[in-house]
Amino acid sequence: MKTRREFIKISTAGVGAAAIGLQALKGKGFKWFPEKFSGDPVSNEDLTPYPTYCEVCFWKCAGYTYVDKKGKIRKIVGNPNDPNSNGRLCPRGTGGIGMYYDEDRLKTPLIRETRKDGSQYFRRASWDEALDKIANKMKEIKEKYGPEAFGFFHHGTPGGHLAHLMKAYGSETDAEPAYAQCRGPRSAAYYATYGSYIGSPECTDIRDTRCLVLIGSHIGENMHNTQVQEMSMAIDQKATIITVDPRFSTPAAKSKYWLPIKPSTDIALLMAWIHVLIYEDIYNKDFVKKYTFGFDQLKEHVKDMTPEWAYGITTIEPDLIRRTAREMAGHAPAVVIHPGRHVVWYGDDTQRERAMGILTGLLGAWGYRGSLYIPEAMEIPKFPQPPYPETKWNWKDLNEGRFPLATMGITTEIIRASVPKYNYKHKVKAWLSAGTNLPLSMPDKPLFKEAVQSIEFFAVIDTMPMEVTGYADVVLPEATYLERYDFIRAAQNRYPSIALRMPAVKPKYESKPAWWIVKQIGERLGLHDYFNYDDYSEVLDWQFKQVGTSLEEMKKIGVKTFPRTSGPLYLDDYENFEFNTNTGKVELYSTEFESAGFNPFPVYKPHPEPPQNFYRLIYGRAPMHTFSRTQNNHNLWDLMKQNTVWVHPSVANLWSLKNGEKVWLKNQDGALTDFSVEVRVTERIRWDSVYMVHGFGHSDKKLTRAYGRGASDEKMITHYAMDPIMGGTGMRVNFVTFLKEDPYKNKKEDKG
Ligand SMILES: Nc1nc2c(c(=O)[nH]1)N[C@H]1C(S)=C(S)[C@@H](COP(=O)(O)OP(=O)(O)OC[C@H]3O[C@@H](n4cnc5c(=O)[nH]c(N)nc54)[C@H](O)[C@@H]3O)O[C@H]1N2
Ligand SMILES: Nc1nc2c(c(=O)[nH]1)N[C@H]1C(S)=C(S)[C@@H](COP(=O)(O)OP(=O)(O)OC[C@H]3O[C@@H](n4cnc5c(=O)[nH]c(N)nc54)[C@H](O)[C@@H]3O)O[C@H]1N2
Ligand code: SF4
Ligand SMILES: [Mo]
Repeated sequence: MKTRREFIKISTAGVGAAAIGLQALKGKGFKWFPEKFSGDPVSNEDLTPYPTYCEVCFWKCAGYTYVDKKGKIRKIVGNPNDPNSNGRLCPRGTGGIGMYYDEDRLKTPLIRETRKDGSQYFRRASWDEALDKIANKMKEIKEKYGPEAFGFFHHGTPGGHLAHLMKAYGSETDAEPAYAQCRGPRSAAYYATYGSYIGSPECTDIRDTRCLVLIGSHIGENMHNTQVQEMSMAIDQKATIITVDPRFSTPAAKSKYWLPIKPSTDIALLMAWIHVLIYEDIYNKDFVKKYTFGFDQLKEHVKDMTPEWAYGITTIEPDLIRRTAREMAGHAPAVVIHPGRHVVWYGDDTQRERAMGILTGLLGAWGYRGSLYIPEAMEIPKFPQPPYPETKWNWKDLNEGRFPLATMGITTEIIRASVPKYNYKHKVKAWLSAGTNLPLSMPDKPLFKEAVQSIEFFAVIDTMPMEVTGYADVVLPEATYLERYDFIRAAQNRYPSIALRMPAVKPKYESKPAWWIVKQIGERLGLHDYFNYDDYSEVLDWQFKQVGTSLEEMKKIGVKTFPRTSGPLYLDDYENFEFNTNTGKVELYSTEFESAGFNPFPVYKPHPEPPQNFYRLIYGRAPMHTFSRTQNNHNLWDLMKQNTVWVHPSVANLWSLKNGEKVWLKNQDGALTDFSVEVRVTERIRWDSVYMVHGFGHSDKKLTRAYGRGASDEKMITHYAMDPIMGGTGMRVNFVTFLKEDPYKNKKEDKG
C-alpha cells in the first residue's frame, strides 16, 4: 500500500549535554529511594531553588529545581510540605533533569515534505509557518466537516492546554490512553458502588492500614511516590500484606501471603473471598447494615462460589483463600483493598473492580482510618473566559450507545472513527496530540497505522522525537517541565494542596511551552477571548489570588496546604452520610449497572487460554522508568538500559533457553517484536506466562540511547478485549512464543 504518511525518523543534530550521575536504587532494608543526589558538588547556598512539580509521571510530586550560578540545573529535590512527595522524589523524579539535558530533544518545529520520488522527510520550519499551517488546517476542517471532526489525544499538563484550545475551537472529540488503557474500569466501578471516584493520588490510607491487599498492583515497581512511602511505613508497622500476582513481584516479596494466581481468574478469587466473609459470618455487620444496599441478593449470588470452586479456576488452595479472607476480616475496617490503577486486563475489568468494591464494602473498609479515605481537592477558579461553544457531537456520540458508563473519551473509538471502512456515523478527519505516544501505548498497531493513513492532517506537540512524532505532518517542540509555567496542581489528598510549576531555566533550543503554543494557534483562529493574557504567569497570579495566595508567595513556598472544608475525613464523624448512588447507599447490588443492561453482580467467565507452545504475555513497570517516555533519559538509561522477558525455568528447559540468551517474540497473530530481547530465567513467574516491562523497544533511531534496546510489549498486543461497560481495552489477552533465529535476517526491516 502506498502510504500517505510514512514513519519518519527525525534527524537531530547532537549537542553536548551534561550527564549528571544518579545514585542507583540502593539502601538498606526496604528503601527504594536514592538518599542523596550524588552528582551534587556544590553547597545549597550556591544554588537557587525554583518550585516545580514533576512531569516524569502523573503523581505530580512537588519539589524544587536547583540552578547554579552558571544557569545549570544541578538537582531536583522534593518539597517537604507537599503531601504528594513528603520531600522526597522517586528515582525517576530525581533523574528528571535528563529530560532537560537530552541532546536528542526536538529542537525546532518540523514540517513533513515529500520528495519527487515520493519519499518523505521533515524540514525545519519557523514557529510562524508551523503555527499558520495548523491554524489553517483547523479552519479548513471546521468548514468542511465541522470542528468536531478534529479529534485530539492528550496526557499530562500539555494535554490540558491542548484541551482548552480544542474546546474553544469547538471539539470535544478527545481521549487519553490514561483512561481506556488504564484506570477507566476502576472509575466506572467505584462510581457505581460508592458514588465517587478513587481519584489520583489514590485515596488509600496505606500509612495507617493493618492489612493491604494488592490485586496485581505492583507497588515498588509501580513507583507512585507517596504510595511507596506509605507501604514502607505499613511494613515497618507490621501490617499484613496480601499480594495476588502470577509473578513474584516486589510487593509479593514483602507480603505475608503471596497468591500466585492463574492470570485472568481474579474475579473467581474475589467472589470466593466474598463467599467466605458472608458464609463464615465474618463481614462487617455494622457497616453493611448502616451503609449498604443489596446484601441479601449478594448472599444468594455467591452461594456456590466457594473456595473449592475458585481453586479449580485460580489454582489457589481453598485453605489459603479462607485464611486470607479471615485475615482481612480480622483487621477490618483498617484494610485497604487496593483498587489498582492500570486495570485494563481481560475486558471484564469493570466487573473485577466491582468485585473489589464489594469486598471493600463487606469489610466496611471505606471512610475509616487505615482503609480508603474521603479525599479532598481544592477547586481552582477558572481564569475569566467566555463559555466554550456548544458542540454538535462529542466523543460520547462516537460510541453510539456502546460503553454507556464511559466518563471520558475512548481512544480506540476515535481511532476507528478515523477509518472510513468502519463507517462511523460521526467521522474523524484530523488529529492533534500532546504528551502521549500513541504507537507505544495503544493496542493494535495495525489499526493505528491504518487510521493515521486515513486522516487528512496530524500535528503533534512533544519534547522528544518519539514514535508518535514520526507520523505527524507538523511537529512542535515543547519545552520540558523544568523550563515552563503550567497549570496549578490542585491535588486530592487527606487535605487539599496546591503547587506551582515555574521555569527554572530558559527553554533550550527553540522549544516553547504548551500554554504559549495553544495561545498562538488560538489567536490565529480568532479565539483571543479564551487566551486573554500575554504570559501564563498572569493566569497563575490571578488564580492564586482567588484562593488567598499569590504568585509571589508561591514562588517562595512552592506548595500551600489548606484545611478541609468538604466535611470530616472519616465516615463516623458525619451525622448522616449519604453516598452519591441511586440508593444513597454503597451498592453491593448495582442499580446503575442493572439499568444500563449489565449484571448487577460480577460473574467469573473463563478467558481464552494460550495455544500450544504459546504463553500469556503480562507486563508491568520498572522503578526507574515511566511508560515509553524515559528510556532515552541518560540518568534513567544508566539505571536500566533494556527490558528482559521473564521465563519460568521449566519453560526455559523445554525451549533450551539460557539466561541472557536473545530471542525474538511472535504473538498469536504472527506479529514480531522489532528487536530481540534477553531471556531472564526465573522462578518468579508462573510457567503459563511471560513478563516484560513496558516502554522499551523504541524504533526511532534518533533516540540514540533507547533505540533498539529491548522489545516492546505493545508490538505483541495486536488483540484486545473491549470492556462493554466503559470501553477499556483488556490487553493481557495476547500470547507469545519464542523465535531463536532472527526473523528479519532475510527481510527488509518493518519497524516502528
Ligand atoms: N516506575 C513507574 N511507576 C509507575 C508508572 C510507570 O510508568 N513507571 N506508571 C504509573 C501508572 S499511569 C500506572 S496506571 C501504574 C500501573 O501500575 P499498577 O496499577 O500496579 O499495574 P498492574 O497492571 O496492576 O500491575 C502489574 C502487575 O500485574 C501482574 N499481573 C498480570 N496479570 C495479572 C492477573 O491476571 N492477575 C493479577 N492479580 N495480577 C496480574 C503483573 O505480574 C504485574 O506484577 O503505575 C504507575 N506507576
Ligand atoms: N502495551 C502497553 N500499553 C500501555 C500500557 C502498558 O503497560 N503496556 N500502559 C497504559 C497506561 S497505564 C497508561 S497511563 C498509558 C500512558 O500512555 P501515554 O499517554 O502515551 O504515555 P506517556 O508516557 O504519558 O506519553 C509519552 C509521550 O509524552 C511525551 N512527553 C513527555 N513529557 C512531555 C512534555 O512535557 N510535553 C509534551 N508535549 N510531551 C511530553 C513523551 O516524549 C512521549 O512521546 O499507556 C497505556 N498503554
Ligand atoms: S512519583 Fe516520581 S516520577 Fe512520579 S511525579 Fe513523583 S517524583 Fe515524579
Ligand atoms: Mo496509567
